[in-house]
Amino acid sequence: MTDAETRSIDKASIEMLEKAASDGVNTAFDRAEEMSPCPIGMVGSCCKHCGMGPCRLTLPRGRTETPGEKQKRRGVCGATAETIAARNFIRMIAGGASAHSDHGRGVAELFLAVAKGEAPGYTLKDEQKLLQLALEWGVEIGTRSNEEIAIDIGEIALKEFGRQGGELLFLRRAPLKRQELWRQQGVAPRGIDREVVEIMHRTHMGVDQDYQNLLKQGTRAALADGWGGSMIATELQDILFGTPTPLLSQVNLGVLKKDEVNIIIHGHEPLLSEMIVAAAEDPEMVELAKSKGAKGINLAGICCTANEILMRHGVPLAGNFLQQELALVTGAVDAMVVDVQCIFQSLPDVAQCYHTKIITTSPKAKIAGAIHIEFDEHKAMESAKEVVKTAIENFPRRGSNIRIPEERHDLIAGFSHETINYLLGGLFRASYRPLNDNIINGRIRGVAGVVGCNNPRVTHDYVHVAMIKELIKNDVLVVQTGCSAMAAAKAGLLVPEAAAKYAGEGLASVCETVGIPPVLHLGACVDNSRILMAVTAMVKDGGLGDDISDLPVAGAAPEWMSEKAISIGQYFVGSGVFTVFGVNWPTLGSDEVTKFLFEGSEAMYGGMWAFEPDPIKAAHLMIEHIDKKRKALGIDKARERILYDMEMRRELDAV
Ligand code: BF8
Ligand code: SF4
Repeated sequence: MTDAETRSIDKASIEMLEKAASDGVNTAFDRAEEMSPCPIGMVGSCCKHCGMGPCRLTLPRGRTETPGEKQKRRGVCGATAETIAARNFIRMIAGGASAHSDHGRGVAELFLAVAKGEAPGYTLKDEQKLLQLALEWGVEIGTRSNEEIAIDIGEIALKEFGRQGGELLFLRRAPLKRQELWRQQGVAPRGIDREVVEIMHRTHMGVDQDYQNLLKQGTRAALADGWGGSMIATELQDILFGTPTPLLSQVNLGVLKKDEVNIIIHGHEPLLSEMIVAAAEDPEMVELAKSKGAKGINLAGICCTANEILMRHGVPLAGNFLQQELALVTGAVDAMVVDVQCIFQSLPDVAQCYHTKIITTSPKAKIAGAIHIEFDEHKAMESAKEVVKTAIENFPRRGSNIRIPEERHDLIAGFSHETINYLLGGLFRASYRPLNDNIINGRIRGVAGVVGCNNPRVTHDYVHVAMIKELIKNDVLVVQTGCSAMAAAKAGLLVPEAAAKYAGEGLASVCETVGIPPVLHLGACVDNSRILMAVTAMVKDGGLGDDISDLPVAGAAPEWMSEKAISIGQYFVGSGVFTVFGVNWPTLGSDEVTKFLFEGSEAMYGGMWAFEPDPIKAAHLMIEHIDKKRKALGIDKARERILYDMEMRRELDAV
């Protein structure tokens, strides 16, 4: 096994890691090896919230401590390991919820500008969803134009961020029992910004020093992300750019083209990238590309921006998070355009070894060494064309050190909550009934959301792919977002044929009947809100209990790295879902906090965390939870029967 083969299971990445080594390019994989994680910070035991510290509360060797030692283990201000771990944990939630929610705010601002006719080039694409949201929010429809309705919706959406009291409007979408539980636990979020600010206040030196109370606020802010900022992002993006429907595309670095101008779009917000898609098709731009000797303009994405334009336009995916530097190593990327989140600062350094131009576009995210072309939503097409032009003009500067891996795979994406509804129930009777029925009759054991990042502390993509294969083998339907979906796509799991190849017999039979893959790609990380809607629809369709926590479902982010992942995990736990994370666990410095998150949460929310870095063991924790819920629902027998039937069928087949 070469060094590169221990770093990734993805052939294209391995090839590029080897090329990077021979080109003398330093990547995140190298840096992770050069710097081991700080053992104090990793377990949440370092506090630098004031100038009396930083204080580091290391656990005594072996992680057992006498009460005397525990007493001594305190920060200068007296803060305990529990307080420090909980404070660090919820500050991660604040970071993650802010990222998703600020994205949502950006979308709401553009939405309002479009409605007011101040953002030429954009239109409101999904009228049905606009009207549905108007009904939901009590906005008058009557004879008003879509734009008039959208102005009201945009204003209401923006107010959700600064709301001071009451409850976020989308909470009403949750099952009634869940809403009651949130109120009773005191975690129903008020305004999105308010919950984040309150985390920053409470975790300031000398404020909230009760770890359970801290974690409660963490849940409240996380719920404001999932049922607030992220859901607003998803809903308004769907109205603006269209609700995704299933489509075929391709994934991996092999989607780059030798003879075309390659532009990679990387980051998270689809506002600019939607326009770049349009600009790249503009005949004037295509002509310009040809005049420079290219056959055309080829767009591909990395990270969640990629998922956004994949879901709506079928733009191929160049790769996931850990492939951002490797894409440049091909030597064939003429420009990489970035907006916000998950962007390595090393990109301009890597680009220096090749000819690639790194273009930042957000006033919120500049990188030294990159070109900045600020995206102005009021002149979006102009900004997009400038970006595309910069890439085209760079094409003739390509050097000779080019190697594009051959690896590329087909995938089906575009499974919004709405399309799952139609696919399963049919156009005239859209419903989750067939899904629920197949869960009740046991063909589908349960549903698992496998989401999240890559992390160079573990073998790239391996943990995702191993976990997903184990789940579908055991008849668990997998729904996905983010970089995890790309890992599965590269492993050939997002095509209908994967059902016969990898899924258990029950799941495979359902997938084959409906014509879907056993692993469904629901979009970017903000689209985890689609999973919240899907599980809510399962509850509302009946037969599987009356709250999300009754469902045979589970969640996981096996290669997580970002604060956004922690926020997502916490809002799933707070919504009643058992959620397993891999890599490392950021509160291990406090047994009490960890125990509370892993066990105590269940009593409060019906959902809880677990930590298991081994993907097969983690998959089985999820399956055990699913089986526990099936038993509680009294549907465990149905599954035994079905398995027995299949056994008999196999025996008959064998005769
Ligand atoms: O929001 S999965 S590495 S790209 S954080 Fe980032 Fe993680 Fe990828 Fe998307 Ni989500
Ligand atoms: Fe140390 Fe307390 Fe200051 Fe944190 S807040 S750095 S624990 S003194």
